[in-house]
Amino acid sequence: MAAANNSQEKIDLLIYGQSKPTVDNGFPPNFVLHKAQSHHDLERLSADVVGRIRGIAVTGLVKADKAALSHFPKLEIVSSFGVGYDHVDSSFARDNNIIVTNTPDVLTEEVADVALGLLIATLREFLGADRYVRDGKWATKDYPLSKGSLRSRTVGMVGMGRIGQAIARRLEASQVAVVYHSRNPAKGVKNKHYPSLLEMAKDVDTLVVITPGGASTAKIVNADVMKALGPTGVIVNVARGSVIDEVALIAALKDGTIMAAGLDVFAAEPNVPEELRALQNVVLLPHIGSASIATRNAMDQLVVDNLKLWFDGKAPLTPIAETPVKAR
Ligand code: NAP
Ligand code: 8YV
Repeated sequence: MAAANNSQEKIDLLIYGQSKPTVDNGFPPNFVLHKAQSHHDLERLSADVVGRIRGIAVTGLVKADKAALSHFPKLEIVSSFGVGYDHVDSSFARDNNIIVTNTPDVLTEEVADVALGLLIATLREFLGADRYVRDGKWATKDYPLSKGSLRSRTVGMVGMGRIGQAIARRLEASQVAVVYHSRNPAKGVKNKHYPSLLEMAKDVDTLVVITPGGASTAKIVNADVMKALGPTGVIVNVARGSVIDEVALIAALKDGTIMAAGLDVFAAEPNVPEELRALQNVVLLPHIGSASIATRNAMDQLVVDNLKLWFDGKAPLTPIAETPVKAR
């Protein structure tokens, strides 16, 4: 663990990504803050500064990959914003004795709210109905009955961790049957577990995707899974765009292989394919799962607290599993 810091010692930190008031103003005066918004900015830091950086606050989805992290010979800790850390090279960090922290828990319920809202908005066509009212069509004719309904659905959760369980709780409170797929059965969870995503897709009509991104989940929701889900099938993705084969999804939505999708995340966000934007049977959100002021402030504060604790010689609150603090 880092030696207890005497409060006069200067500690150089890099704020990597967008500026955030909670982060920019969150450190005592002995912390010297440097800024880089992008990979390109890293190249412009002086050799002197690069040699002094001991901690990085990653404030958004900028890539903290090997090329970025290997810049900094004295780096001890990367405090990343967000519970997902597929944008941080955790293997490089582990191999180089660098602690990585993320921001779990403080966003769980917020993201679960968005997942349930997105599912209902997709099934009951909230956006089309809203447009109908704004276009002045209601006075002439009632909005058509929605093809979709949450009633009588069986939801297959893809991922049943912190957020998955919070979504499942909401669904069950709404009288919806829930089963799940993950690599291992989740501790204390009584819902039926499917080791095979394809087998689960054959038994359900709805998928809610809430796994991490990265190599192990890349395109696991593929054309075969969509076909197994069938023509009443609905997919909600609040995980990462990489988890779904987006080309296969567009084809499945166009030809009726599945009925509809609600997406908060995309393969190459913020770029969303024109083909997807043209479809009427999708609801598209700009990655807002955790994006309320209160929750984002709590996430920013956790980014700050992890760094302050570390440089105070204490264990950070939320190290990721790959870089446990005990291992140092
Ligand atoms: P978590 O508690 O770690 O849960 C992750 C779940 O995914 C576990 O059930 C895990 O089970 C499963 N999983 C992991 N790898 C898998 C694989 N290869 N195949 C199948 N299942 C796999 O994480 P969380 O806090 O719930 O967050 C989950 C993810 O949600 C984050 O990593 C992030 O990508 C996403 N997220 C998105 C937003 C948003 O704004 N849209 C906000 C927050 C989080 P096993 O390990 O047993 O497989
Ligand atoms: C953030 C997220 O919006 O926590 C996550 O994994 O996806 C979101 O809460 C994302 O990290 C953007 O920076």
